[in-house]
Amino acid sequence: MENIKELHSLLQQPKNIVILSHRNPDGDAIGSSLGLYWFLKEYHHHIQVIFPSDYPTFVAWMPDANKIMICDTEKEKSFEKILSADIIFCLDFNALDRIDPMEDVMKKTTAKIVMIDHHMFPENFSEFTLSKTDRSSTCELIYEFIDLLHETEKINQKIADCLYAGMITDTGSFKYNVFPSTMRVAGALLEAGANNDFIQEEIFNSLGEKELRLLGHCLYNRMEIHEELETGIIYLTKEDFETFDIQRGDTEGIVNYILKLKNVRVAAFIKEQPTIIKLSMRSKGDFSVQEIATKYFKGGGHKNASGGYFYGNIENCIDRFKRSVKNQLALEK
Ligand SMILES: [Mn+2]
Repeated sequence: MENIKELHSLLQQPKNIVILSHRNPDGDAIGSSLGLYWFLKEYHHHIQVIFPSDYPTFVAWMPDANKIMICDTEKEKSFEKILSADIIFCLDFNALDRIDPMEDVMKKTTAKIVMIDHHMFPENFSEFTLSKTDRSSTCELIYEFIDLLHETEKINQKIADCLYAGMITDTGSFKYNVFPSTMRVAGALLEAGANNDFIQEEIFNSLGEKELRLLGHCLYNRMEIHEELETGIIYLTKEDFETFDIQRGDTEGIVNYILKLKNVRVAAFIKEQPTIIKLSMRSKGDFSVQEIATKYFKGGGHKNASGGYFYGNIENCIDRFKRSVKNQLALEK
């Protein structure tokens, strides 16, 4: 961000600020949004965090999570906030179609737009941009942003807790997406008061009985292993969604269990929804599920973690995924 001085001076006077993140916000989306929110509060700005859709319960402990506006339920108010903002921060996404109905409103706003994000191929819609793919998370970049402003001494425990939480969710507790800077920033956040034990418990040990039994069902009844493709697939049908009363967030993280298998490098979690089939894909090492997501499933993400979707029946979707892995493996050779 070469023009950071300009942004720094804009932030010296109280402004109307909106912080936006993507649909189905994850720990990084909400952690970066509320971390930045608590940082900007130090400057007495008027700040509204807005998400297209609701956030999962394992992040509801974050301070002021209950003040986040959800566009799905407060559409007009969300649009108003965007249109009357002086500055809009776009966090953890870099393509406007990730914010659904707010996309069009964003094109009409006169606000200065700031993008802070760690995904590939950023769109060109921001005046101030901090976009780096060699960072664990947007939370890590929020720390970097505060550091660029020479304001790290303003990081209090609330900010530290939120940013730390996003870092551990995007790295699976520092198992993947870890860079040297990741550990440096994590250390700095602990020094600023981030409560590692509390956050780990809230995020990783807070399942309900229903969710743990659903995980058992996925692993025992719904997992296919294709050794020749070094691939594992878990799928859930519409009927499974009814039987287990699956709600948003209940299947979070299940895909990662497949990668615990030694001889599996590629994993997909495939969910049959009423009108669409959603895939979330993971991989180890150099195998890029991002390529598969963009080429075959109209999606995208990171090399080792991507998402996409498919229209049709679930068998055809599974077939398409297997063929795409086969093609991708052939390209490797
Ligand atoms: Mn992220």
